[in-house]
Amino acid sequence: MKKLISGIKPTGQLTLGNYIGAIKQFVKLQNEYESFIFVADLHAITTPQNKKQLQKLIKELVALYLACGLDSSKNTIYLQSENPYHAHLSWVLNCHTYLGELNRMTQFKDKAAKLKKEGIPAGLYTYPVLMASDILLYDADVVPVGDDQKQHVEITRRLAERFNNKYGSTFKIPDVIITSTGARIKDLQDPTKKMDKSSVSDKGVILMLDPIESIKQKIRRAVTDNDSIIKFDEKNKPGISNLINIYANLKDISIKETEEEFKKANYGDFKEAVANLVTEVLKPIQDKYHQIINSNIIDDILNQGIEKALPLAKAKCEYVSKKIGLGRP
Ligand code: AQP
Repeated sequence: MKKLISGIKPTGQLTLGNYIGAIKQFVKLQNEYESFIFVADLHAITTPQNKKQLQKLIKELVALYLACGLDSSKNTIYLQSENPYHAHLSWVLNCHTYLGELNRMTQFKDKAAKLKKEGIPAGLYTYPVLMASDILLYDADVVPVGDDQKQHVEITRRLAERFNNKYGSTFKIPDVIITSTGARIKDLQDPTKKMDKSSVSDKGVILMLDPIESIKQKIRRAVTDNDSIIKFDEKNKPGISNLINIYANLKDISIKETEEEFKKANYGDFKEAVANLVTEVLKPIQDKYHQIINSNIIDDILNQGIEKALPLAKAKCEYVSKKIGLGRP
């Protein structure tokens, strides 16, 4: 069976963007791949985090994975920091990465711009190398992510190819999987910007655990345009295009089919339909989440996950070390 790997950072409450771009894909693909889904807490600390809050978010993220339908018998769900081999391989790959490559990473530029006053951690700069290690450590065939992570999977492929060329075949070259609709869900108040879990204001961000009525309000207040046609046109109608994307993705239909369904509707009717669909999807997830969050299952799942992930990662790192000449002769 082919392998899949992906993770999410516990840096805030998960958004509808995280669900559509990442978790929904994990759930859909879990029957086709042997899946490794981790909580990316080492990635989380590339930007300043509060210790108590981080602990809370780690637990919430596992509960949400399960509430969304990740089956622990089909997925190895684990905490990244409990597996020291991610950081080990990351160091090795750092020594094979060029500064010029990291300078081109757009996510680094965006995040660094927000941290100018506090200082920019080196870990933020080398984040893509840690991500490459997460992937290459398990010989993953595919990496399902949102559009914003595409560049990081590309550098992963480049690093794997470079390493293989230098030391002989060592790493599998992974493919990215990006959903056709909803690859980048936008902020409802500023539809030129990604819907982000660490946005300063959550007015345009649908949090997966938001109260149902608040989700509906946010969608009703979504910024649109002065036109009245429900047509996908990201350049001229970014707000409506974002809502079309959300609707099409959650209903598993195409953009064309969505336009057809609403060709006689006005913006108010369309927003109401989007609001109803989003809440229909999120309500059962929220109910399940509340059953899981206070149970012991979270620890059990993480224990089971790390037990499976650790030996695989160890074996791969030992293999890599041998290839380079690290360790005792
Ligand atoms: N708006 C989005 N649309 C589609 N996919 C998205 N993803 C995130 N936002 C959207 C995908 O979710 C996965 C996990 O993301 P992440 O934890 O690496 O980070 P983030 O949620 O994108 O948050 P940011 O912007 O990096 O801010 P912080 O660090 O503060 O939380 C990824 O597959 C991502 O593509």
